[in-house]
Amino acid sequence: MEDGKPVWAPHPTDGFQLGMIVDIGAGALTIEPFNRKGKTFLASMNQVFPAEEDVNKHMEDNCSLMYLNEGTLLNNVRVRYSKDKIYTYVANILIAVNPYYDIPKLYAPETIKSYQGRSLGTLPPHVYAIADKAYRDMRVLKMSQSIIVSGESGAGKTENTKFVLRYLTTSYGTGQDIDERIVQANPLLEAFGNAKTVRNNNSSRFGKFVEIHFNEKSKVVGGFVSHYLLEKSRICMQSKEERNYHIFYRLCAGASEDIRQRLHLDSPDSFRYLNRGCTRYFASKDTDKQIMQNRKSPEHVKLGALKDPLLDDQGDFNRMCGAMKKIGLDDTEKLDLFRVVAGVLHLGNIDFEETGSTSGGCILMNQSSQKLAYCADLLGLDQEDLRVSLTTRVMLTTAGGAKGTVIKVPLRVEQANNARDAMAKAVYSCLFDHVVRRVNQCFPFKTSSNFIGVLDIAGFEYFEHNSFEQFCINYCNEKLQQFFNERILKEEQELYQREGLGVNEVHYVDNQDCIDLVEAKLVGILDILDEENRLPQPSDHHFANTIHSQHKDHFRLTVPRKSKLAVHRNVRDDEGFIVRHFAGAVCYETIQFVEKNNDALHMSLESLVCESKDKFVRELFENSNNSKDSKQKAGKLSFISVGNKFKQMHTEHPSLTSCHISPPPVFVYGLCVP
Ligand code: AOV
Ligand code: MG
Repeated sequence: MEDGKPVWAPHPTDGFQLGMIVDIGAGALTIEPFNRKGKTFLASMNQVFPAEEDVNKHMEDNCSLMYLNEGTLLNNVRVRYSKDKIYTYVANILIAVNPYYDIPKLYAPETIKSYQGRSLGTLPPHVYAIADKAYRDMRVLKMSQSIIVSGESGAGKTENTKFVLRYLTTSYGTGQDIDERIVQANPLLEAFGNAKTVRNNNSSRFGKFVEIHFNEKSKVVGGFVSHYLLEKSRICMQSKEERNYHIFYRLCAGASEDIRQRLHLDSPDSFRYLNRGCTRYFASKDTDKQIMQNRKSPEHVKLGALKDPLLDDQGDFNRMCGAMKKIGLDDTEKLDLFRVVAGVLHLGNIDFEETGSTSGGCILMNQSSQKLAYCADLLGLDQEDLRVSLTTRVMLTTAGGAKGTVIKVPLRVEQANNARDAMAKAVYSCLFDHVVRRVNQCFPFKTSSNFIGVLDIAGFEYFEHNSFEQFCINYCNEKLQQFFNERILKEEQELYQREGLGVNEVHYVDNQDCIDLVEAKLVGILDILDEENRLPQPSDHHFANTIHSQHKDHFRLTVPRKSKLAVHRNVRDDEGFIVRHFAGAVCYETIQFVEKNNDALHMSLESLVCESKDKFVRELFENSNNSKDSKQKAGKLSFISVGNKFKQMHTEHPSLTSCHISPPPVFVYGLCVP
């Protein structure tokens, strides 16, 4: 770097600013910013990078820049974004910046046509070019290919995934039903698995790997979707300004009059599972009474009813029904889905109160009998059995020598609330499994030569309050980042070395230590949490303390009180922990971690649903992997670990194990503009 040449120097809010070196000192450079002549500042040598001669010129591939550094790369993407060129390459990797509006013609049919059969780099960067490369590689190498879409929440992963699916089916389909079905499966999956969060109005709350299968002539023959665990806590509780899964609101807004009557639907405001997100953030210690009081607070009035002005629930309902029809779901199947959704809503409205007797226990509140009747009717259960199963717990006793006597233990109000919520979560997640299974039946294939898979997970996220869900999602993103590091940085560099190319080593931060912190046997956070769940009296405080004492000086783990950020300093050490992720530090509040980690359903509730008079409901549970797992494990464990299920999924899923993807996958990186 020389005096007088433009450089990228640090900026407190923008990251970088353009300036000029006016003096080179022993340890620091004196910089004069271009837009504030005369106002110099000092910056250390390693914070300042040479800028391109013309900072308004842009390149389609970051690698073609004269100077390769963080400043020039970011500036290139920024200049392109300002001209609506949202895609930029870094060699084979595609960077996509979310434009948050429809750029004219960017995804038009003629654009699709123009990318077919064209090599990467011959046309402007595009996700279509990536899809076509995957397709051509599949043909030439006769190997299945994968496209991995990564980026933080709201970056555009799901949208780009859909563009890839649309591109491949339009370009290389057979023009039959199957092509359209692969595309139309998405509205259905999103209705049941996406929700409004603070970061994204259509946030995926599950991960998916979509495979498009091709025959020996490289034409589309079918598809297959595998899914990662759905975020279950959302079914019963949402954070401030967030919503439950779209389907609930869409059904309330769009169902025809006779369906409304049959399912006893009302406005979302009248359902406990839907009316909590618009109020303030609730700590788990808030009682229902407090929550109801808060709903009447001025804040709630200000936020208004549950209708989100940015979402068109009624229109979306009609679009979803259209998609269901296109993929071949008939009215009976549609009604089956809606019936269970409504059943969950009514279940959520059941309230309990203390019996007042010395034996403890609780009973249904008066006005809840109707809700119980609705729920039992919609799910094909016996009302009385449901009432007993929600308010008591069946236990096997060995007392008095009478081995295996069944006794009914009355539940306290709080326990009954938990049982109700556990049942709602179990029913809804089995329903979601069913939706994915059903979707897969829509594009069956007998034989397939190869497939192109697209991975779309829930992106890295941090909110004002972060809980177990963010912890699981961010852990998953950490794994994906590691996969990227290994496949792109480590393996490529090893290849250069083997082939004797004198390429300078590229340094990157290995995040194995962060992954170990989460998943290591016994001492990892997930195992510590499981251990806590197994204690006679598990507590979130004790769990947080154990983490801190187990990992006192861990580089990746910090105590919230020491955090520089005021919001984190309000979290006590025994109420949270901060993890330094690859994408930034996140403070997790451990309240409810223990509860959310437990997926077990009381045996009596599970057998109740399994023996439903309703064939559809019965089969939901019979076919669900969850329930098979739980039956086997519940005996041994008394709890089923959500965290470890997550770990297993992300460690063993074929899309994330290198052996499955022989050629390196194509990466698409999404970026959000703040
Ligand atoms: P995500 O999948 O990365 O977040 P989405 O793909 O859902 O993010 O994108 C969020 C929103 O941004 C979409 O609903 C669109 O409104 C808009 N958007 C994204 N890409 C484009 C594009 N290319 N053109 C126009 N609008 C776009 V998450 O699922 O939250 O991690 O869990
Ligand atoms: Mg998404």
